[in-house]
Amino acid sequence: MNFHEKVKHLFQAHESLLTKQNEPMEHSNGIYQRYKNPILTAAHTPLIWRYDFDENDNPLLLERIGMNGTFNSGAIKWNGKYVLMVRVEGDDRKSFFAVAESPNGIDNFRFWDYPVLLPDVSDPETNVYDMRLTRHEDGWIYGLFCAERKDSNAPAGDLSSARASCGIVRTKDLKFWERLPDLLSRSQQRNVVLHPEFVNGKYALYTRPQDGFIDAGSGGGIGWALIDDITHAEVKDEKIINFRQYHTIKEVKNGEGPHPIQTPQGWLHLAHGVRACAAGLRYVLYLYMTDLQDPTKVIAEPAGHFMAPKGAERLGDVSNVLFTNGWIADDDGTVYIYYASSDTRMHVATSTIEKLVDYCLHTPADGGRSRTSVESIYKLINKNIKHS
Ligand code: M1P
Repeated sequence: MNFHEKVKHLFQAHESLLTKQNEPMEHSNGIYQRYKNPILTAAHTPLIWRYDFDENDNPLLLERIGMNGTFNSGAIKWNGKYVLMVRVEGDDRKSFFAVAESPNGIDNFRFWDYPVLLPDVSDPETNVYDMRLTRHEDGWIYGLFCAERKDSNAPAGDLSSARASCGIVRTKDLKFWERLPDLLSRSQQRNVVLHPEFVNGKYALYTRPQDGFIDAGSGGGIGWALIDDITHAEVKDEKIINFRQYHTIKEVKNGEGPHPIQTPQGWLHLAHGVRACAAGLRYVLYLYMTDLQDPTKVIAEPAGHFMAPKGAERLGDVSNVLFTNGWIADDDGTVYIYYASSDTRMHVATSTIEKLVDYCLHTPADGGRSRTSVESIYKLINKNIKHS
């Protein structure tokens, strides 16, 4: 094959990957529907990001810039399209953001030509990831993300210690991004999410205070903080609204996913929970609901995980991880849940607001003991036996 034939072949193979139809998996628990194919992988990233197509400069047609993964994506419905703000990780371990859009939310996702070139703040970070998008009632679309810097207090030779803080950008068109100062907070922060409405006239954040870069430490779970001025955001008072708990799926850590969806029965939240086991950390997704008038008051929380890594999802760069920071609720009540598996690739699962609320309100809560779990099963059996 000559150079031009090789180029043609590359683009044909890429196009057939991008346009591959997705299909629902056969089995569903009734609550949500998984799909057979990941919706975005490293191979979906544009060829023009990776190859130099000038034959003089790249006669061997080698990939010049490698992409390692596409995961943890924010989501928003934009101009009738299902738009993801994808965390793309290059082979160089640096993550960056890039927009990909789909006409139907389940396949045909295509990246825009250029990834996002974030404006800098005075203390430039090393790495950025996991952007949550919020269309706020103030008229802006905000992107809150983790900005990671090397820990300047780390002892000599320690090249791993880092600090996590919350970066903030906003836009009106998903193209021009205004960078605001990072969130000021006493503790390190990751998984910070902007609530879509003002609360008591203030911006409201879901936070995740953590003592270390990895360890939540004394950080008790998902927090809540009201912010006076989003252009100089500072966490002054923070209270935990969704606690980590012993012997649950969120014993070690938890974190808000995307911003909650407003439903007639309450705010519907999607989050991740982490526990430790011999294989390392296990990340799963869970749901909870809070009161419409008081979003800090939990009104329902089913026991255990809503989704956990399954089959091929279990394996990747950081195995045994499901993570989410994006979902889209359509006007007809369909919910597109965008989740990543094992810090490697993106997937979609579909459900409806009606089903997710029903799941939250009617799944037994965690009683905290094996015995209480069996009691829940007994209750169900007795009900079924009576009725059959
Ligand atoms: O590797 C799993 C996840 O770890 C972190 O999540 P958390 O802050 O809850 O520990 C993040 O780095 C996330 O990006 C990653 O997917």
